[in-house]
Amino acid sequence: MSLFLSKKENNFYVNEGYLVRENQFTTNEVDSLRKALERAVNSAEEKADNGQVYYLDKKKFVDVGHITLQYEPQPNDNVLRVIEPAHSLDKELSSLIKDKRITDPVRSILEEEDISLWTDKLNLKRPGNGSGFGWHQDSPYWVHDNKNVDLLPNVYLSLDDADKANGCFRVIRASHKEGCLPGTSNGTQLGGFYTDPSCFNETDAVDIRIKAGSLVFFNQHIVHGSEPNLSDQQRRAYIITYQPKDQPMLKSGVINNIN
Ligand SMILES: O=C(O)CCC(=O)C(=O)O
Repeated sequence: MSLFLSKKENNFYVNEGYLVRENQFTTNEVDSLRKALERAVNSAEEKADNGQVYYLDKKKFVDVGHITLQYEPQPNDNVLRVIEPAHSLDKELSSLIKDKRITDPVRSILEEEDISLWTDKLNLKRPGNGSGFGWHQDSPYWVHDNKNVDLLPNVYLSLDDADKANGCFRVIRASHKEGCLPGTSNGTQLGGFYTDPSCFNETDAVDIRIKAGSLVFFNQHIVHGSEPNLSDQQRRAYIITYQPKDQPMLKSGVINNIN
């Protein structure tokens, strides 16, 4: 069975800036991936003791080599929120980035048979205290490090059922068409990375309510974010970003071609 995008799927992605493929991984696979994610978290926590700690807008970050750990805001700043990149922390995650259910649609999007990894991250969003992600685009983070910022499609793998209660992923449909938009200028250190709200219409927001094991392909320019997780359920996700072959990864500069 071909895993490439159909013409209809491709048109949807081009017009809307995202595409959902539901239930791509079985319950057993999701269970196993959750264990891999938690192993990666434990490993990151152990390494953090030797990392370099810094604060941006009072939010704690720790750099361990090329891996950046982001923590929840105080008073939960002992709880990990994001690990980027995460694939080197667990063998199952490094295999996952080559899974054809993820990479064949990316080949369709890039119209390239040969692709490489740009970056990947675990977004943990724990029950009760998992903070939200303000509306932003990924491309402004990357534009200074990658000369092909139009060629960096993302894949979001949902590791838990997600809906409004646990802060499901959200996109502003079709907002990718303008390329990099201006950030907010509120004087904070991170403010510039959030998209100026006058540049998009929040009424175009789509809540992506999906089952664990589903995939969301989304354009690097689409405005996206999510609400906090105030529920008693996990909302974990793995986001992987690709590029054409032979290009260096973000941060490490190592080339990681996907065969
Ligand atoms: O995990 C989410 O809900 C949003 C993630 C996100 O916006 C990001 O990692 O850039």
